[in-house]
Amino acid sequence: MIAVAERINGMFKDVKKAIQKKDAAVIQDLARKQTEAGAKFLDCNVGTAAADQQSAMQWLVEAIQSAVKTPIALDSQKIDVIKAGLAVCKNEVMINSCKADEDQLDKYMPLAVQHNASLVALTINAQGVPQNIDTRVEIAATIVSKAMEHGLPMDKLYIDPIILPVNCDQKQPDYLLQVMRQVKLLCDPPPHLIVGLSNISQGTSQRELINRVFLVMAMGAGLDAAILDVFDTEMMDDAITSDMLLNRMIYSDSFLKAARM
Ligand code: THG
Repeated sequence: MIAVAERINGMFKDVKKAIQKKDAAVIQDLARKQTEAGAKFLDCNVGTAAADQQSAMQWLVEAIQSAVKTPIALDSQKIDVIKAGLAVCKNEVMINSCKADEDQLDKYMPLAVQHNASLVALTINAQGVPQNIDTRVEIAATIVSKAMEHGLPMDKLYIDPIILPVNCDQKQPDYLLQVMRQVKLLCDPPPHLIVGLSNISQGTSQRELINRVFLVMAMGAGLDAAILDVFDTEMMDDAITSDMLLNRMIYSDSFLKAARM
């Protein structure tokens, strides 16, 4: 599983404060610790901490890069904030995210190709987040055909079917599993699938348990990446064990230790 670490996000109070005070040490510490915990990308989202999101994004990226070489996932809904981040990123990078309207895809896909970046595309269009299975799969098919048109290879494309909190609509987690299985059949090789895992448990009383169980179920349905809490060591071990059981890594008696390195 490709772990995208969620913690460098202005949604969290310590990060918000660090952005406002330009306290790079807080960000560097999170960048190092999340990398040690197994992050393959560090999600980087300025949230609502700053009036000037473009310069805040550049400051965050530079703070991270002064500590680690781990690839960054630039997380913003605004293309100008993404572009500001891309301008200072030195290493491999992921663009997180774009919506699936054709005019949006026609802007983000060439940008991803130009920067050799991975692109997260949400199954959202002008009508909003579809609540059913078929519309999500149809939107995923549009994303895939647009990627082919723009020359974005499938191993750089991450489709996000969008998790909603389970306590809002209990049908959604099962719908998402069905969407994931169908998206993996759209083409060969298929695109990656990603979710913002912690969203599923927002407002619930059993956050870690719900996150962990859904992660394992989703990996069984084809999920290959997740934005998640890499400090949840039990969940990271669940992800490694799922990779082993899905034959994505070789079994040995020390498989956990081998994968944690
Ligand atoms: N898809 C994509 N990108 C995303 C998301 C997604 N980026 C943002 C988000 N969703 C993923 N990241 C988080 C980070 C934190 C939480 C949820 C998702 C979270 N935070 C605590 C909460 O809301 O209760 C905040 C706790 C605190 O303030 O200390 O759950 O879906 N592509």
